[in-house]
Amino acid sequence: MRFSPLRTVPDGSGRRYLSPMPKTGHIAIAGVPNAGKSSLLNAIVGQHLALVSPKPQATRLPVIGLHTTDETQFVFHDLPGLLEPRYMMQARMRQAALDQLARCHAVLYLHPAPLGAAPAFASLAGLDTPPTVPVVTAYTKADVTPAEARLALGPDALLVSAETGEGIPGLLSHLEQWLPEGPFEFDRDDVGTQPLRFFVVEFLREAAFEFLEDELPYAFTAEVEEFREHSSPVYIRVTLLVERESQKGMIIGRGGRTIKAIGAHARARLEALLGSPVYLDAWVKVLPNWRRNAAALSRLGFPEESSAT
Ligand SMILES: Nc1nc2c(ncn2[C@@H]2O[C@H](COP(=O)(O)OP(=O)(O)O)[C@@H](O)[C@H]2O)c(=O)[nH]1
Ligand SMILES: [Mg+2]
Repeated sequence: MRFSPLRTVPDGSGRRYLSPMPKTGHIAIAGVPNAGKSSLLNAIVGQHLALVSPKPQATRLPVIGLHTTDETQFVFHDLPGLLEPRYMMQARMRQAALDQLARCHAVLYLHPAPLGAAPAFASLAGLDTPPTVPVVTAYTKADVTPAEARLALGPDALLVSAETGEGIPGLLSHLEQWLPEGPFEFDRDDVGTQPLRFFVVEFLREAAFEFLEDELPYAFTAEVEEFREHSSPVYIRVTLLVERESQKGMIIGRGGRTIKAIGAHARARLEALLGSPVYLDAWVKVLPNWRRNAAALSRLGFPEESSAT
């Protein structure tokens, strides 16, 4: 469903008046690893879309989340690779994130409140000049921020918590001022724009970060082989990919314990997103050194440059 820019709306009195033009805008979410970018996107959208992990560099591909009110559509981009440590990323991935940022109407710059005042966005992002789009700084993890640390940020600081929802309505109205007038780009009921297959892989990767140790979650990815959306339960067959034969056993775990836990985690997330039961059929395969294999990376939808960890 799309809105025409100018609509007449019944006002209950029998007369009609011209409603204000809706606003639609794109907001890039940026911040250091672990700032809580993905968590805040999920809290705003009201659905678990972006994978959340205490381990850094978990987000590999941008996730888009929508929040639509009566008159405004916010399109949030959780952009990985923007303010991440340089050794983890290569120039092109960062460039892709910067290009996307420049196309947005505002940057939501998140910084963990317990760490104190945020460094200037431009310096953290390694930019010579500040971005041309407005930067809105907000402090995350308000729920675990002691009162003194809050005070130190000053009375005007925007404090939010993905955990409790504190500060989110205020943040949204703050961001709204930067969004241009224009028709909605997406259906007002949509929470995301990416295909379900994308989220299948994201949720499996989130599970990998939860259930696998050390470097293994970084060597892990998944590929959707079959997706029967209209069967009941929804049938999804996936291949879990690792880089070496020795990693296969670790994914499966003793008596299949680990692969079951990974599958159950992803299935629960998918069921919440789809609102219907899911049957997830998972198999493990070795795709030797896939993170360094250009053909494999393209097939898996990664920019080549994201392969370094
Ligand atoms: N207590 C608390 N923890 C949070 C909050 N937001 C994120 N976290 C935690 O911080 C870690 C990193 O979050 P994530 O959203 O993945 O950060 P990202 O790397 O910036 O995307 C996870 O363990 C989250 O559970 C919050 O508002 N409150
Ligand atoms: Mg993230």
